[in-house]
Amino acid sequence: MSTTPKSDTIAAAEVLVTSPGRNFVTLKITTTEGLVGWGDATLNGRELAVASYLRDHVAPLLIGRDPARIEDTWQYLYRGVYWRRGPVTMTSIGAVDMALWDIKGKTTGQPVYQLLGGAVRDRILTYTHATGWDLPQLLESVDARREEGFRAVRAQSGVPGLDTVYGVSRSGRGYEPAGRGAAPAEEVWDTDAYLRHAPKVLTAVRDHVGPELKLLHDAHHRLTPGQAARLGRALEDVDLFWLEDVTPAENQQVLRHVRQHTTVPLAIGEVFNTVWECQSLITEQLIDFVRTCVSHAGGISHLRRIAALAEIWQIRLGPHGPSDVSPVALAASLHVGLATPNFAIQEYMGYEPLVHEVFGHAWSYADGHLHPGDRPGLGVEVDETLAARFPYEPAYLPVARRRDGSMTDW
Ligand code: CS2
Ligand code: MG
Repeated sequence: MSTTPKSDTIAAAEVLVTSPGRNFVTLKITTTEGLVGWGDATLNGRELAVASYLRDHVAPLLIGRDPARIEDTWQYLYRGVYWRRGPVTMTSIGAVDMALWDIKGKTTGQPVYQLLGGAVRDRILTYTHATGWDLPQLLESVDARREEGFRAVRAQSGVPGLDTVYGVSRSGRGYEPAGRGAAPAEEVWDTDAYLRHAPKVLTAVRDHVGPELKLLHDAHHRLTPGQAARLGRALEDVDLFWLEDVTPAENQQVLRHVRQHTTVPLAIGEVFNTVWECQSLITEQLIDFVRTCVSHAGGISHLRRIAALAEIWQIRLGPHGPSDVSPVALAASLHVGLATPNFAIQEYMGYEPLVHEVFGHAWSYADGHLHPGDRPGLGVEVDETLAARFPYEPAYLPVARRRDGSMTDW
């Protein structure tokens, strides 16, 4: 039975596009009782497509619906569209789902994690990024993260002979993959150079930090199955917590080959949008961690489904949490994390101070861990006046070419 007063219906669904240093798309659902729910609809480099999908095709359908019917609304938007799945659709559904959970929390006076069954842990382990163009810079960055209390760190370094490398800023400033401008930046990529260098760097990082620190590394979809198997083998002694996105995400059966050659834990899924893309990776146990994100994979309701399937196969969640996942989605992910047994770790790349001001939040970081806080709902409040001061600015993720000029995966 619904806990929302019968009279309460969705009165408005508005889309905010703001760029406090980087672009974010946010959905605001308001009910006739005056409750407000927030959802993150940011899809890096394709922001306006989701904004239009929500404004033009979803918002009109929400008006007059019962906000308490979260699952029914999810099914309606998913099954009712015929052209289902895909990042734009699933990010839109995810934003609606988050906003409705936020409203249900405010209606009942409970933080969302309580509505999901309550806490199964006291706090959520998190990892952040360390980045250095060369080894001394990387070690310095790893040490700085450890001083901030992190017990899990992703290490990415430059590669000799390349000018740009995913995850690394040459200037030594924070890394932000999306570049402002009307077209994507073009990078030159050489997998052989990376494969010669990465094992040496990661071995040196492990030697520097000792056995305790959890070390992670992201290959960002760039290897063939054979290369991935070789890299996995070369990294066995580094004792990685996970090696991420070794091969392009569409190519799932190739992971059988990788698995036959290495026991390095594999994490995949930040670009997946539904449980169906995770299905064979989970049921064939081709991965150890699912990386699906609450905003890009249909919201809290759907992330819980993915977690439930993964749990049966002893596979754990380690959701995506880069700068393009807004503090609203991070809040949603943390509510799931606190209430979900097989949630292992949350990525937390962090935000510029202005982003924390626009998206005020109850979640907090302390001592290598995150907690969603105990405010009703998701515990986020968007400062709309401040947000309006930073209109959308065109920005794209880079594209990559091999040395011969042909396109490859970024
Ligand atoms: C990533 C992201 O955090 C990660 O693991 O792979 O940096 C990713 O490149 C961006 O989210 C793309 O929008
Ligand atoms: Mg990644």
